[in-house]
Amino acid sequence: MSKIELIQGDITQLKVDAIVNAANKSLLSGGGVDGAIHWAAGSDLLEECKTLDGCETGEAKITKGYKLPSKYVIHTVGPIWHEGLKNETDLLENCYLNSLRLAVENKLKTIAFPNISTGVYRFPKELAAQIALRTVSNFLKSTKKVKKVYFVCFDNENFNLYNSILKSNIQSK
Ligand code: AR6
Repeated sequence: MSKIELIQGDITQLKVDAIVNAANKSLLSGGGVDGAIHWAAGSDLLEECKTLDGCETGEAKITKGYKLPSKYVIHTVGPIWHEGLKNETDLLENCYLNSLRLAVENKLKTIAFPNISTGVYRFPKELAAQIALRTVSNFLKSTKKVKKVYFVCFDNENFNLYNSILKSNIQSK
């Protein structure tokens, strides 16, 4: 069975070891998926985030999940798209890698990602999907410790893009 699964919906509903948050550098909540996660987790999440001293772009930090069905939240900060001139592709790859490394360090086996940077931060969706799928599948080949990674797409465009990339990868094997 594949270790990667595609889901369309709201990441805050998932009962996994950790959901990943597409946060900003302050880690003090915002809109989009970040706002939804803080709303569903309750104010204790913000209190813990205040102790973390922010997070650099491409890095990741972990908190408890509080009222969420998931045990933990891994907060990562995606790059803001600047026409590809600011190392955005490497930074987005780092978001996925550093989140997965944190999951391994914390012995977490199931992890769910949103489509980091593809909302307010305007990263082109197709390129972001290619980076996300390539980085995660390469990581999963290098370790048996993570058992399942869910990509949770909220909008139809991302869901269709992930679906077609996953299908074409299977066909080319
Ligand atoms: N579940 C899953 N995905 C979601 C949900 C949800 N409940 N809600 C939105 N998305 P964005 P960014 C998708 O803008 O581009 C925040 O204000 C959405 O469709 O949330 O990384 C932070 O504080 C999109 O595909 O994050 C930062 O300031 C994806 O999540 C900034 O936005 C990411 O969109 C980060 O921008």
